[in-house]
Amino acid sequence: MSLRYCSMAAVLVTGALLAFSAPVKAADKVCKLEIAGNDLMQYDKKELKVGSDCTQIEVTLTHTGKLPAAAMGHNWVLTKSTDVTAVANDGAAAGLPNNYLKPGDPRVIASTKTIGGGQMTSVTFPASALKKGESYTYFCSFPGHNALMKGTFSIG
Ligand code: CU1
Repeated sequence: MSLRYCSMAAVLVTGALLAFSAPVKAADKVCKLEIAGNDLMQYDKKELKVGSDCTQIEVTLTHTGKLPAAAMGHNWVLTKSTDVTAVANDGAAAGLPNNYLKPGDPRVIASTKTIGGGQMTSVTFPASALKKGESYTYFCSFPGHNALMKGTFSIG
């Protein structure tokens, strides 16, 4: 992975967080998760789990492959398990400029931008967006990828 891409991504992510996220309060517990995607259309994890004491959840996605985003782009999208297919179908139609998500889709709980090989990106969202007892799935919304690239997301 190129350090240069990493720091560029970090600047972009920081800018996006400043622009769109509420400020992180002192009492917040930020729980950090990492996942990677590769050129074989696979994530390296089938499930992600956070403790019930987290107030903010930060997910960092690294693309460990070499292919560009247009050919083998990956993102990380979190929805209720029942919403995966519909969100992915609408996302495929929205295209790469929209990170393969319908703009403003209310079913999307959290999502990163779509990246290519050697890049990384992250997203932070409040744990309060998740309800205990609900089933959540994360997936890549690049057309066709969620057949392989998905996993379960759980709290507590
Ligand atoms: Cu993907």
